Amino acid sequence: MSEGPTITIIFKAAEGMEAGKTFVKYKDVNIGQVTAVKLSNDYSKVEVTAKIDKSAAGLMVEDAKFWVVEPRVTLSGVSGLGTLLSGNYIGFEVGKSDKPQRKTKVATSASEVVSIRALAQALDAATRRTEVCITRLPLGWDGEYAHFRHPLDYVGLEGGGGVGAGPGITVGAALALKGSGRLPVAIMGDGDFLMGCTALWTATHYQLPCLILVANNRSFFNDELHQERVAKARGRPVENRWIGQRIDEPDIDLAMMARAQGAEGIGPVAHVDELAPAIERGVRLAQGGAVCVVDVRVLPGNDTNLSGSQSAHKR
Ligand SMILES: Cc1ncc(C[n+]2csc(CCOP(=O)(O)OP(=O)(O)O)c2C)c(N)n1
Ligand SMILES: [Mg+2]
Repeated sequence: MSEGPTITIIFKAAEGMEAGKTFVKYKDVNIGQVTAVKLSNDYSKVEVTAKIDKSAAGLMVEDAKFWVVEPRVTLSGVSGLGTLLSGNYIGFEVGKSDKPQRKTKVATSASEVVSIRALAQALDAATRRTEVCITRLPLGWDGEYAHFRHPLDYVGLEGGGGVGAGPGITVGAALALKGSGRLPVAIMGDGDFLMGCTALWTATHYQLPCLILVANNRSFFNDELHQERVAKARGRPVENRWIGQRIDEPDIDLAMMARAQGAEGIGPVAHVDELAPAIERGVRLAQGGAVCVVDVRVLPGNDTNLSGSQSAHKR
């Protein structure tokens, strides 16, 4: 790794980070490595020093975020398997500032990062007193995020793994549930949404209330990982894995695609503080009869449980 800037990140605890072993990752790519882990002078915090690769030096702006990504072992199986095998790593997200990164930076708590996990928690909080029917779950979903007790709590997997089926399944479920008092709620990937979102027009035309939360990582991300595996097996450049998969520059305004079809569109939601109000508003609008889409910009690679469908089978 060619050397760029060195940065010290202040964490509450070392959380499994080790010198020479722990990487800093952006979009699942190693952009730096931890070189030292030590207690702060007053012993209250942990100072983690990381050398950042020269190629990533331009990303080190003042409001960039660093946080710990750790493995989670749940009753439904092991999630974040890649994390478990490679140990914890430091997640990174670039900021908007023009100012360069300070030499010392306070780490962001993992709960402040907009992830599928944060989305799941906000949905749970917003629907505690509401009967919902989950019509779609994204690939990065961990079975621990929601418990299904009633047959109508979740429609289940469609069986074919068809990206683009999410919107149509949701509208079909909304037709079946209309007037039942149970709110159809989908959480789906941006790829899934984009491949089938013209189904929204059917929902607005026939007045079928439903709520769609898009876990928008601006990528057919699952396929990026697949491209990476194939590139490794065939000796091709791993850096090219994004080609044909990434859906950014420009980001697509998914809320506007909803509004174009007569639905309500909320977002993009890019900050964790905006998440709960956006989802609460979406729930209220859908309960009031609207078709509503919330575009939640989640980070690619963060919180991804690639074995989502398999762990669902195990249960
Ligand atoms: C119709 C169809 N095309 C392609 C695929 C291959 N495929 C599986 S997952 C995936 C990416 C899905 O993207 P998204 O819905 O945004 O979820 P993410 O992986 O980003 O969380 C693709 C292209 C598929 N399963 N079905
Ligand atoms: Mg995606």
